[in-house]
Amino acid sequence: MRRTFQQLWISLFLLARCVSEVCAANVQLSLTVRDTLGHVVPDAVAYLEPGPAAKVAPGGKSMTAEIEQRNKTFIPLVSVIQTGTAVFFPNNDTVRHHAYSFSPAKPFELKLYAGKPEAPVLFDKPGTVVIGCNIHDQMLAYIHVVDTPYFAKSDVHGKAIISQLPSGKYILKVWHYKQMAGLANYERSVVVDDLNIALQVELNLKNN
Ligand SMILES: [Cu+2]
Repeated sequence: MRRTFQQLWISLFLLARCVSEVCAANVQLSLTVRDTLGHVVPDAVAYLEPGPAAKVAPGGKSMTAEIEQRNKTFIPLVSVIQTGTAVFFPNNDTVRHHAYSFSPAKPFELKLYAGKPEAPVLFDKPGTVVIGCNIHDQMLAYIHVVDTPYFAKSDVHGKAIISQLPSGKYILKVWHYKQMAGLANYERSVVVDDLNIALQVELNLKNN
């Protein structure tokens, strides 16, 4: 009997806390991303920007990320991170690399190095950052920096899932590094209440 009362009080306490702060409902948005030919598209970045009325729950996402260098390749090719994230660039090759970017969102340079650089690179502005290596021209990576904790990247099946969404109005944006220049970026409004949402997204991409 006593135990039941205890459980009741704990439930009430959790409920009150959920209402007074922001209740991160377990609602998820799942996307399937395809190109205009109907092929599934991996490495698409999807993110939800909260509307003016929506509250952003305190982040539970890690504010660090890693892009390693292995076999003269940046891994992963595409990253999506929240503004303010620090990215480590460990070199796991036996040759040295020289990672750099000229992108306005974060110009930087990690001069010729082996192993793990002492400090990560802080990405403090939203935008797309294209990264190359001064020594190996074929090495390429993209970081899409977004001003929201609600983001995901599509997998090999073109699936991207953004979970733990509080209810509210959002703008869904989808970005891909092969997007045709001059075309408007994909965006649409999404209303989150208490049901999971599934959407199909079509992107107009370059073939190569
Ligand atoms: Cu290199």
